Amino acid sequence: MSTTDTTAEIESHEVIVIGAGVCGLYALHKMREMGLDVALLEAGGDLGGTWYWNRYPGARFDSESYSYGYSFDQEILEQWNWTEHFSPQPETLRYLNFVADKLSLRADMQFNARVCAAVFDESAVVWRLMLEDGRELSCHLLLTAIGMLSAATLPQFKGMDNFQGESFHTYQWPQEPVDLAGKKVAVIGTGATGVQLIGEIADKVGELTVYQRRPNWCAPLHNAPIDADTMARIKASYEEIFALCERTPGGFMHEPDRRKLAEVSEEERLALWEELYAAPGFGIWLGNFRDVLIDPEANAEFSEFIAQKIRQRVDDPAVAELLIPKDHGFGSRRVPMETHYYEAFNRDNVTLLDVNKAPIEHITAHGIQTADGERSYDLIVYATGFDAITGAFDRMDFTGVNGQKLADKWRDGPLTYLGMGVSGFPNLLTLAGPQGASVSSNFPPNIEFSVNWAVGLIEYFRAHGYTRMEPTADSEAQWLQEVQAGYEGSLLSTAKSWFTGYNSNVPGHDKLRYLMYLSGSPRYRQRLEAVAQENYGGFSFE
Ligand code: NA7
Repeated sequence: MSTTDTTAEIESHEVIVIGAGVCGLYALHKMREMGLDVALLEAGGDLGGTWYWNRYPGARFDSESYSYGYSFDQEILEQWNWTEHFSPQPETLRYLNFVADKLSLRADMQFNARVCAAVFDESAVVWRLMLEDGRELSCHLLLTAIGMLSAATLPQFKGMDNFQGESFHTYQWPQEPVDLAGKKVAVIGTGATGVQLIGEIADKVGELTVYQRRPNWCAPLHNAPIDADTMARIKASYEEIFALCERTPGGFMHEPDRRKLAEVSEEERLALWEELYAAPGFGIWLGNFRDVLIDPEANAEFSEFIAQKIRQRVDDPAVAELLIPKDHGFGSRRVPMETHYYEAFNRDNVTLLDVNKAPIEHITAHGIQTADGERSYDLIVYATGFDAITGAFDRMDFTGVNGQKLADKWRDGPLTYLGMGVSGFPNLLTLAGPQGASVSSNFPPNIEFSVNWAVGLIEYFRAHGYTRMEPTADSEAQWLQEVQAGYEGSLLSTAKSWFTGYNSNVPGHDKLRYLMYLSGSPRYRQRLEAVAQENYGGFSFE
């Protein structure tokens, strides 16, 4: 039930959740469970968030499906059957719809409801939301679940609008089927998205040209179907699966090997590496010897092991060298998980171009002009990534106390307390937001934790009759130090990628920004639980 703000006759709620992805759906469910008057606003035409938008061929989990599903509802766990170990996008979207239907969430969701601006009205102690369709809504508590990779970024090439064929960013892949058969296709970008897409479409298009700026260290996903018996076994072991995710640093089903490289013989080392290379999922990144992501020498040794794998799999040695990263070690950027990616470059219809040698000059009416000539295409796909983690906030125009803009406050990087709130922006909870642990881990397990924690905070707030809460500036400054400490000693902080806040297509995003809590989900949870036990110390309440 919504109320009406009598002065302006605007729709008003106790709580508004923005975003109908994995986080927003669970947040909506919990707010309803608390008996609050809540509405959810979603920019897309339906629910699903990341899994609604990313419809490009090959889009799928790199997390084991059964570790990505929600853990909170026994009936959902019992009734839902995953059909692949790493679920493809259409199945994941069906799953989220199944969950929403089971929990009857749709009634409180509004679609095609893009929030453009959110202004905190200090006298009324409400957030006023301006929507793209001209509507205004207000709420007492604002919960953002706006995604960490939801602000897609296109490159800034001249002539992009003049291209007469089809072109789009992978995030905006059309809902209707795209006919690829016999088509001349260009893909720009070789991050996790480009790698999934290229591996999937290489044998379905006429010709494929890949424009690569920097290669990534990719590893085989080894996806496989799940038969009925296996699914029954998975269902019987959900408890262990979730317990495992709870104790690993990244919330995945992969635990680091506690040994250091120097502690094992050459033979043992190779045996583990071969085993990891042949095993499904992120084990190769997260289940490796514990110094591989910390010690540059150990990392260099492992990187060379992977380089040899690439050389073995790619027929043309010059192409193989082009696919081997030279500017960063394995795992210091997000490791794209691949299916037939390297083999794609052995096909006669696939060409790899190095844009460092022949930079893209502009997009023409028929194709792409580089320093060494023009190539024509039917379709250009921009797999060029996202203004990660803070982009969705920057695009929404938040105004807090005294007219302060969140985008200004965060110009050099986000400032938050626990990744959950921002000083100067009262009654705003940034669920799964910057500097939290969800953004640096298997998303759903930490989402459930963060939303449950927010529920505790809201209960405390309401039980004490408070009307306004926000983190103190001091607690925010201390949290920044804690977040920064997580970057120390990790090779992750040495590489330029969306993990570290770089995006060549966004002005100003050319330096390290502290976007994530990197000290591990278990520590993050302990830290937040301690804050809850101390009556939410670090927040000020009125
Ligand atoms: P990423 O990982 O940011 O990759 C974007 C890719 O696009 C990357 O290869 C970039 O090269 C390339 N890129 C970006 N702009 C340009 C321009 N202007 N010219 C040439 N190449 C460009 O995004 P993804 O979508 O692949 O993955 C994001 C996450 O989504 C992923 O980690 C998963 O967690 C889900 P660069 O490396 O910057 O040289």
